Amino acid sequence: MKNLFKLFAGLLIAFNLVHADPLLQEGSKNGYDVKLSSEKSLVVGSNDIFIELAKDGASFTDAKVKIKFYMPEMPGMPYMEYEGKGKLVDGKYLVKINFTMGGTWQYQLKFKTEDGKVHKVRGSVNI
Ligand SMILES: [Cu+2]
Repeated sequence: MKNLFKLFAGLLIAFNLVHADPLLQEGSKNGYDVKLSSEKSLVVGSNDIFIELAKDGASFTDAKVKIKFYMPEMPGMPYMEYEGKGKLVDGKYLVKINFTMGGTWQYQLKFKTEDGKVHKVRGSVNI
């Protein structure tokens, strides 16, 4: 039993090393602060990703937010993409994204503000 526990603890540690930390990326675009985060580390499967916008230090919740994650075509694997729309929950835009495989996913985040402008932010995440 003890050995089994050790093995399990070891696996947990290995798992945590691979799937290091929750998502946290911050940047700014056209005067807006943009933050992407998750409560748990990203996994193959369903993920809750939170997008926060701020302007002049105040939370900005009047935008329409969309994010597209994509992976280029690779040998034996077609191009893949998943898009989600942000749903405002407690001042954050929640997007649910179901990743079908590990690796690097590029993203393009778009948020449209009341003035009709569409702001784009690009980045990538590793799963
Ligand atoms: Cu791939």
